[in-house]
Amino acid sequence: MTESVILTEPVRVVANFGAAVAVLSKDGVIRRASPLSRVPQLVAGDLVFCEAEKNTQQLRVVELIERKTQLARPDRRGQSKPLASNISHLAIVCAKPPGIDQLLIDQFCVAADAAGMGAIIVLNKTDLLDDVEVAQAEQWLACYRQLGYSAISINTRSKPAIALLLEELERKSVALVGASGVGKSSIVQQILPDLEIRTGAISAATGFGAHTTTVTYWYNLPGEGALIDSPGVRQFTVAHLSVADVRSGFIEIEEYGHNCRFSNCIHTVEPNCAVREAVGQGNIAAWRYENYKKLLESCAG
Ligand SMILES: Nc1nc2c(ncn2[C@@H]2O[C@H](COP(=O)(O)OP(=O)(O)O)[C@@H](O)[C@H]2O)c(=O)[nH]1
Ligand SMILES: [Mg+2]
Ligand SMILES: [Zn+2]
Repeated sequence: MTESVILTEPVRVVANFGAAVAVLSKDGVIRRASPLSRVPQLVAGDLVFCEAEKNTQQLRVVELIERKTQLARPDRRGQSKPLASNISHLAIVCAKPPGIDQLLIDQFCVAADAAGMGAIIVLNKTDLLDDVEVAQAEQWLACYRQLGYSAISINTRSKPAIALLLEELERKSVALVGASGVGKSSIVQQILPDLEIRTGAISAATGFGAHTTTVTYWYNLPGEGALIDSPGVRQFTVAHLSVADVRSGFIEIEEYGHNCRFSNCIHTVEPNCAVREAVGQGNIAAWRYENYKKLLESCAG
């Protein structure tokens, strides 16, 4: 019989390599750990309890602590497959070029809400906007702030802007999402200048090669924040939203919806609809309501 000792402190899964995972303890040590077969498929972000074999000090994951949130994606067979866990916020990045896709942004806001996460709107590449565009963008970001979202404008070549972003990420665990070309990789480079050193340390500690293009990594940030990064997460799409998700994911529509005549009002054609009234009176932004209707259509049926 091999003797083992249970470690009392939970450790963080910072990368999953299939057969084994890399875990990070509070004191900053990265180690390889093999999950027992009764432990569900682990993903970056998971908090787990491990036991160490007395002689070899090899770690085994014995228990997964319940995930607060989970980001999932359908696999080739259409089964929902977790990509990362315990993410507190989606940072929705947008920029021009390629162009600010307001519908996609609202779709991500709904997806974040449906997954129990907050959302941060990050307008990047402000250096490419003229004064009029900056003023328009600020108005639009103010709309999100009024709804309770954080919204910041940055450009990845500005040190103060990156400092502002890092401040925003304090005590949050964040995944960057958004269209291709908006600057997600550039942001990662700026907030994790030591990225290669970090993945190298994970490789050295676990014996797994650096798979930055396929593996999801959890990176601790200063101020108790974390960044969850992987191509899979960056390409996370929101095609799977339900009507219920859309109805509750537009914060202001949900709020006004309590006053509709019908409790199952979907705020499109029903009489005595408090939402349509609020749109008419300018209390709900018309563009948000248009996006709401478009998203409802795309998930109907
Ligand atoms: N002018 C400007 N260009 C940027 C900025 N951030 C990123 N880019 C450029 O935008 C392009 C796409 O960026 P990338 O990080 O690859 O976007 P991703 O597809 O979202 O990962 C690259 O050519 C970057 O150099 C910015 O703040 N200002
Ligand atoms: Mg990229
Ligand atoms: Zn209504």
